[in-house]
Amino acid sequence: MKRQLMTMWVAGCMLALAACSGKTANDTAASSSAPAKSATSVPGDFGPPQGEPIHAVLGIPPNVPPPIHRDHPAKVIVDLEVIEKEMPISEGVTYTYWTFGGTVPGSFIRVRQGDTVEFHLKNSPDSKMPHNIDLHGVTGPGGGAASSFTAPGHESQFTFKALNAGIYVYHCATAPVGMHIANGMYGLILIEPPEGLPKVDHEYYVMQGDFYTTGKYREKGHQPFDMDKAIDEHPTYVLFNGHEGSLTGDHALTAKTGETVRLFVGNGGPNLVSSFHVIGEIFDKVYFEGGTHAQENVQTTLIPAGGAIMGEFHVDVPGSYVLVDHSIFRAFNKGALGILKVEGPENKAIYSGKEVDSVYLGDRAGPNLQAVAVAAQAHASGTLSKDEQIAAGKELFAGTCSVCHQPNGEGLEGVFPPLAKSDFLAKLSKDDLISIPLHGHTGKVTVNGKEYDSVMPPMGQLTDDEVANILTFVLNSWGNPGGQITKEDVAKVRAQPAPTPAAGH
Ligand code: HEC
Ligand SMILES: [Cu+2]
Repeated sequence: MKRQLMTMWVAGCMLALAACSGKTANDTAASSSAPAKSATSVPGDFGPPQGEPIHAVLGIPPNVPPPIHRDHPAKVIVDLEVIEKEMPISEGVTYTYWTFGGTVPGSFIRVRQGDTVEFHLKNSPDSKMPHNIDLHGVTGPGGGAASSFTAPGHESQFTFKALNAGIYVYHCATAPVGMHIANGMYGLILIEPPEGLPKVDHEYYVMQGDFYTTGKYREKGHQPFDMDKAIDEHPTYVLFNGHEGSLTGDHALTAKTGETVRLFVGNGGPNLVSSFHVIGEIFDKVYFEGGTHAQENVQTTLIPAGGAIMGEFHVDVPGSYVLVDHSIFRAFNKGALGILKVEGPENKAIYSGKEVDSVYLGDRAGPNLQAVAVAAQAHASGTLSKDEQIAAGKELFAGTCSVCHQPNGEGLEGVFPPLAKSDFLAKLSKDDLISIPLHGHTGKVTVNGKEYDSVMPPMGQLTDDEVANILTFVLNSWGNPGGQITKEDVAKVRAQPAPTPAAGH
């Protein structure tokens, strides 16, 4: 009902613009004597705040603060601190993030339409940069940015009335704006309609962002921000919740069969728009662009940079549902991938059942790529043992080679040759073996008495230590002859010219 009233009001406003010019004027005389929900001259303004001020409970991603059950507008105090800090962006890769509240995305803010929000923005004394905040849910110049410029060690305060219900992005708007956003300075604020949102079993907070590092994807070590790549809109990473793996393995979102899930999904950008999709699910409802109307039965929804959606679905069948940006190279080659793990009994009438993990995810399905992380650390400190190489190689094999050669190394007859007990592999020199992942392989090969005449594409994206670890794993698995390949061995072969197919492998 209220929404209809509002819609009518907005329509009336458009017809008679002049009558609406005093948008921030508050008819306090009328509202103080009238009941809480009486209409005032401004839509979404349900009168002055009532009761004691409330301190907002903030949600740490992927968690959302609890629903608001109030039936009146209140004064809500939001305390948010900007913290600049180094965190892993991927395994063995660190990045200096600028954050709202210590996380990327920033703390989730939840208020009720009509609330008066007293916003306190602190900037940690350890910060090097000034910051501010532009909340898209604010009616007022700069969305608060003009009033919230805050130097390191300082605090700013401004107050706004949350007039419009919806899910809104907030972000830093200090120059250079693009850089502040690229470093992780964005989050979501939910302005609940007075009647609240329909009850669901789970609410989760997910936000996409694109990141620009001087090194390439998964290149180890500390990676500084790359302004040129950002200007060219060539992200190194496209991520959900700021870090590769923040929604996979032990950090996957969870639900049980028969439950309902609401995702608040934002896109901080700074550059890319998201084609957000949950593999294996259909949204019952998407409040596209974060607005009031829902589209039903949606597969993929577009989330603009600086925009958000609210998506609802129910889960019937157990298994892993994969959150992706369906600009799909971003998912599998830049990190834009998360998992909703659903547990419960099978429902064969709806789906026959078979795990999607290994098919779609490869190494990303594993528990946080732990072995790779260990290897990366060991590599950095120069203490990589053969066993650590094998453990890391196993995870990498699952993500890179197993799609063709199969997780058990048996291959697929007539299509992909086996690596398990491969007599061909056993006879290769070290250099020729290393050359296969680096340069690929074409032409006839006979493996264990069967002929293959196909093409293996080069895997040039793998780093020297990744190739070394994969091959050491392969050599020490499935009855193969054993041995060890070091990253120096790989570097040597990479420096040589690629062999021609006629070279006779
Ligand atoms: C896209 C599919 C595909 C992927 C991914 C792939 N290979 Fe291959 N691989 C092939 C094909 C096809 C051949 C045979 C090529 C030919 O006929 O010349 C082959 C051949 C080989 C051989 C020699 C033949 C044998 O069975 O011993 C080795 C060793 C090998 N691959 C290792 C790897 C490793 C290690 C990886 C991961 C870094 C990998 N491959 C990823 C398709 C693939
Ligand atoms: Cu900033």
